[in-house]
Amino acid sequence: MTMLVSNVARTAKRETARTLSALPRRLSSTTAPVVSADASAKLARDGFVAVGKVLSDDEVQRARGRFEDLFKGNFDTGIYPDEWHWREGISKPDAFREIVNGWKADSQIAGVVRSPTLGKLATELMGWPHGARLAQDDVLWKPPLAGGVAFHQDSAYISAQFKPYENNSVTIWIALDDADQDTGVVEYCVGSHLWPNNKAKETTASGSAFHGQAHHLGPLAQAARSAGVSDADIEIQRITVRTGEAIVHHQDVWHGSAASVSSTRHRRALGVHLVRSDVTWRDTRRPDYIYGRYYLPQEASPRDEFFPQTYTP
Ligand SMILES: O=C(O)CCC(=O)C(=O)O
Repeated sequence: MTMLVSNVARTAKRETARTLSALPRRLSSTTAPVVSADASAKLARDGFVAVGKVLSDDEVQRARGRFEDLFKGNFDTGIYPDEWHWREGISKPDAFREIVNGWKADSQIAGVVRSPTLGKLATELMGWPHGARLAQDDVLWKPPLAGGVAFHQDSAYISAQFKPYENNSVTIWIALDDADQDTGVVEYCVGSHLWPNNKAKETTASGSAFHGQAHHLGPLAQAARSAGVSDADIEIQRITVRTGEAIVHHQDVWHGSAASVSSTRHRRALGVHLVRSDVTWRDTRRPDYIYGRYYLPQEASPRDEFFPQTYTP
């Protein structure tokens, strides 16, 4: 009986891996941004850089059109995402909504986040020698008057799972609606990725804040104190990001977003978190949270089915 159950589980896992491998990788080549030396330098200096339009209007519409269904649990691949925050009829209508690894559940989202164009963008900005793979995605929906996202570093969730740690990941944050001060655009603490004592290597993913902080800047104040940075040296920037445009940010930069003050406008976005494709699993302790689910002790590298390589130079 036990053997039968484990054979069935193995077959189901193989089937999931096959379905995920067959999902689309598509993005119109007309929207590929050009990476200049200035853009790489700005990312290295400030921890973020606006890169202009990455999705055509048609691609935006198709991705945005999947949000309602996704948050209702209608998954066209038949596979559940790795995290699903917000349920219709149960959650507060104005709560911030997030799905992690929506690409596994939805082929439209897969087509965007598995795109070679985005992989190339990250690879060129960071100078990664072997290209990029998808670490995870974030389907982000801030409805009118919804709360914000607490300041955090993406490295706590992503970079810290792998080695080498330094400069191994970036996020491409893509606006699917115009995002500005009113709707709580993503905001950055300039240069905070370079603060001393600021590495998320030893943080656990579950110990890092994202949802549910009363004040979204709270964790930033704490981080600044431990880095010895005075209030006068904290600079926060909020850049308006138009529909289809993106900002790329560094793994260690402190960022978050304020509550929406608009009573009418939605702020939908996609976070595409890419990691250099030649990372291996950390060997200090088992990868945690989402990553731990896909970790196989006998394999040093993350599996392509679950962390697809999206661009090889
Ligand atoms: O969309 C937001 O408000 C925050 C997104 C974020 O933290 C991220 O994409 O890393």
